[in-house]
Order: sequence, then C-alpha cells, then structure tokens
Amino acid sequence: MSKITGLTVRTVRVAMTHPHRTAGGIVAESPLVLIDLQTDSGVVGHSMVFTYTPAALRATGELIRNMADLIRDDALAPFEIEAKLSKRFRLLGTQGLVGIAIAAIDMAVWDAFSRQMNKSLVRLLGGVEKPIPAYAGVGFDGAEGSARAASGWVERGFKGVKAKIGYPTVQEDVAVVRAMRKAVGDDVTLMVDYNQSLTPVDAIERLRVLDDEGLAWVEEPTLAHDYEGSAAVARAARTLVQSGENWWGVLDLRHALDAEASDLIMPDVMKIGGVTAWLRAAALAESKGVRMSSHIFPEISAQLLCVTPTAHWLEYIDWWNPVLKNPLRIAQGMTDVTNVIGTGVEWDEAAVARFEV
Ligand code: SMN
Ligand code: MG
Repeated sequence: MSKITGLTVRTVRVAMTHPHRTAGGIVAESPLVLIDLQTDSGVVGHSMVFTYTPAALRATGELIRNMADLIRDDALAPFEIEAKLSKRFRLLGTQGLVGIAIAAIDMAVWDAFSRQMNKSLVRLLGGVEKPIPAYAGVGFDGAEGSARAASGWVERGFKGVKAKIGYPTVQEDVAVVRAMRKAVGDDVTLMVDYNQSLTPVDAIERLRVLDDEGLAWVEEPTLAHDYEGSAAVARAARTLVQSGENWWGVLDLRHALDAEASDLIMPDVMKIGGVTAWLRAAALAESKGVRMSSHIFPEISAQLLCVTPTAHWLEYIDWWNPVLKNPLRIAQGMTDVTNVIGTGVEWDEAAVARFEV
C-alpha cells in the first residue's frame, strides 16, 4: 500500500462573472484552497475547499498545511486517516475551519486512492456512473432578474432552478417565484432558498402564502441548527423543507434527522466531512427513507450521488470552472461522470497561477 509523502496547499481567489446574492450576504468571488496530496507511488490526489469569505482563506490554507505532519508516512487508507484526524482534533473540536481542513484531506486521500487504482471514485466505491438531475441557482436579483437568469439555465438544458428569496415582504418572494414560473413554464422544477433568514414563526407565515406556488422545496427557512424550529416549519408547511448545507459532520445530520428538522436533506460534502462522512450520511438518510441532494462541489458530488441510495438532485454551480481542467459535464440537465478518474478534480495550472494569492 502506498504512503502519503506530503501536501501542497495553494489559495486562490476566483472571480465570479455574476456575484451571488443571498438573504445571508453576497458571494462576489470564490476563495478556494487547492490541495495536492503526494504519495510515494507518484500518484497525486487533488481536492478543493471553499471558505465563503476571503477573510478565512489564509487561515484555512495554513491549517491544512500544518496537518501535513500528522499524516506524512501514513498509508493511503481513507477510513484510517479520517479516524486519526477526528481523534487528534477531538479536544479542539472538528467543526468550522478544522472540519473544513479534515474534509480537504479526506477528499484528497480518496482522490489519490481512486487515481492509484486508475478508477473513478464511483467505481472505486463499487457503484456505476448514473445521470443525476441537476438544478442551477439564481441569486437575490428581483423578479425580473431572477426570471431572466432562470430562462438562461433552462435554455442550457437544466430541468430545475432554485431562487434566493427572503425579500422584505412575502409578496416580493411570491412575485419572484411567479416571474420565474412564467418565464420557464410548468415543466421546470422550482425551488427557493431563504438562507436561514427567517424566525420559525415568520417562516410558517410566509409558507402559508407560498404553499400554493408548486415549489419542490423551501430551503433553510430558519437557522440551520435550530432543529426544533425547523421541524415546526416542516410540520406546518405543505411545501417540503430542505436543509443540510450547514450541518457539520454526521452527528449534526443525525440530530437533524432525529428532530425531523427537514423533509429533504442536502449535506455539503465539505462541511459534512468529506467522502467518508458523506457515505455515512447517505446510510443514515437511507435508513430514514429521506431523499438526499448535494450542495455545491458539483464534480465530487455527482459521483457520490451515484452511490447514495436516496439520491435526489445535484446542485450545479460553475463558479470554480475557471481553475478546473475538466469541470462537471451536464447533458440535457443531467450529470455526466463517464470517463472520469478519481473525483474528477484536477487543475488548469495556468488559471491557478492567475488566481493564486
Ligand atoms: C449557497 C451556496 C454557496 C454560497 C452561498 C449560498 C446556497 C445554496 O445556500 O444552497 O446554493
Ligand atoms: Mg442553500
């Protein structure tokens, strides 16, 4: 079995063509940490993590760099590395930036492991490539702007579009949904995302109004960790509640499922803890019969959804395409992960050099 010999960690700030506005703030660029994990067989594993704000970029990069000493000379065995790092950081805690750093290493280890076997991640995990329905997102851009952006995605073949809402009034939220529906027709699935901006009671009130709009889900109406509050919303609304992108680790997910906080779940492969944690999350979702979608990270998520028994939708973004050699392909609104090696993450080095900080 080959061994880990080192880590190269770079930080980039990738410009976004359209700043992504949400009820929880604006994302105008993508601060990313790019990880290359070296092994003694010469195979290199790649992974990337997203720090949402450039303020956290350097610290996250430094943290990952410092973890290299903890895994040097270790066997390329993802479950063992995950167990070791979780234990090593138990006293400090494995949420937040520490959790992101552990996930970065986990994803790079899985990538190196599957590259070494000359397989895609999905094949390594015992699955096969499957097309998964993909939806795209539109920002907090008003009725007209949201409708225009939604039409653009549908023209590119997407069968689902998610809008950011949480305007000052529910009437404005409804206006956005109706403008999008008018623009894309009845055959396109529409979702909305409040990005944790409402109190449970506000959410219950707004959903009484939105319940007749034919939405596939309402995402994060309340604080992501207020499981009881979210459960109250889920019970009161006919529209399905979706959440998961802000749950740290499998234990958060278990608490949320136990509280029936959400009808549907969408863990983020980074915040949940990487590939290892995703597999465990998928098992919990199956045990409860809860449909599971992904949150951003389209390349690796498209493969993981192929081995997720209750796989639902893939969230597509193209923000990181500028630094990727082979961004995820979408055909007629479905993912296409055929002929991919590893997790599919590999750098366009010339672009990385341009965006590196
Ligand atoms: C989101 C993703 C990435 C950055 C900000 C917000 C989001 C989503 O909540 O679901 O797409
Ligand atoms: Mg969201």
